[in-house]
Amino acid sequence: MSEASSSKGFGTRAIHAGQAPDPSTGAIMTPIFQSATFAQESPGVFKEDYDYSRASNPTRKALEKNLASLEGAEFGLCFASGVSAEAAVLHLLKTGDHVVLCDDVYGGTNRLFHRVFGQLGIEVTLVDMTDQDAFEAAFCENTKVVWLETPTNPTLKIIDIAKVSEEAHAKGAIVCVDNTFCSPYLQSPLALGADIVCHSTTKYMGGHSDVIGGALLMNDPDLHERLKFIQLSVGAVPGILDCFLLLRSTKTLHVRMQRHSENGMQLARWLEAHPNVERVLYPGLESHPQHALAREQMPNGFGGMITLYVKGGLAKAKSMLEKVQIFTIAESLGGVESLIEHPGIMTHASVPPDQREKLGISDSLVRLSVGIEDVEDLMADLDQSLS
Ligand code: P1T
Repeated sequence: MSEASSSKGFGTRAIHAGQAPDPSTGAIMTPIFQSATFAQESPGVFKEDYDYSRASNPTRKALEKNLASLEGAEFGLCFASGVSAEAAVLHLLKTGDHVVLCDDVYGGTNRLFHRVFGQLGIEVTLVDMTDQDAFEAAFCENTKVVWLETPTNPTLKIIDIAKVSEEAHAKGAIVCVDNTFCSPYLQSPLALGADIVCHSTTKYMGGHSDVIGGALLMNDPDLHERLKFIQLSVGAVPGILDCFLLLRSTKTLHVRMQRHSENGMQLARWLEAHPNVERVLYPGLESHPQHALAREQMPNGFGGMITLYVKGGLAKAKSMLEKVQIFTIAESLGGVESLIEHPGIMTHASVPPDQREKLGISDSLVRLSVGIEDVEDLMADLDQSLS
């Protein structure tokens, strides 16, 4: 069962899509085809498209089909990391092309766009995509790609994917949505009009903080051909064991996302009432500026990412991070275990200070990746760390 058009439910596709029992042995789990190359019967005559694992590998192909099915895509391509998946899209561009980038993105994404591809003559305009007028004004004659995250990292703004896609298409640009914070269980950008979905599979897709990976999912055969050529030519492909681990992880994606969302909602409400917390940003809270849009765009839940401003500035934020016992201070997100980090010092340190200030990435900003532990224990941990 691998077709994107499959009428089966999300959980069934998560467990089965792309993964029929192995025809040679009946093995239920897709084997780890840990082979760099494949025997040919005669020069140029080989099985399916398996001539060399950078080009194609059966374990990777199963994962690509699985992820495509979950995103409602015809095609999937896997990469060695989230940023290498992003770079593959930017390799579609040539010198002088222009990208409209949402202003609040992962620090490494900002760095890749500006300091790697910027150096190659790709022009980038950062814009707040929740501001319709500013978004429209950001387009140039040479705009080829619109790139966004929603919810954004780390301030969790919600961007209207359907509206942005309509506007971008009218101006001849394609839209790529980084769906890492939601996973396909919570949000379906392709169904809303986006052309490409990007994932850091390191996060919710992997779910266990043991793999670095990335993926691109799309419906357009031409885009797929061009991106597959880049995948083959640049060669930032994932290791085969990592593909196996990801296949195992996506089988529980729907169950994990339900629990992340339940825990996230409960913790966000509780934090909002906490005397030592200035403000909580969580798309599921009525106080979130784009809450109504979030309800439409994320129909299955609001996920496990919470951002908060603590009272007492940097000293208080640091002491909170140092005191946690169940949460762990670490970069990354989306694993079953809860993590806490300080974006200004950690994940977004590479964003220039003036941009950080404009975005509200201040000294008192703390980001939580809420795991799937017992929520009462998480609450007690945050309570003692904030006191
Ligand atoms: O780390 P990597 O797999 O290369 O993924 C990069 C990436 C892409 N997109 C989003 C939305 C991300 O959050 C990330 C990585 N983010 C972190 C490591 C972090 O702690 O925010």
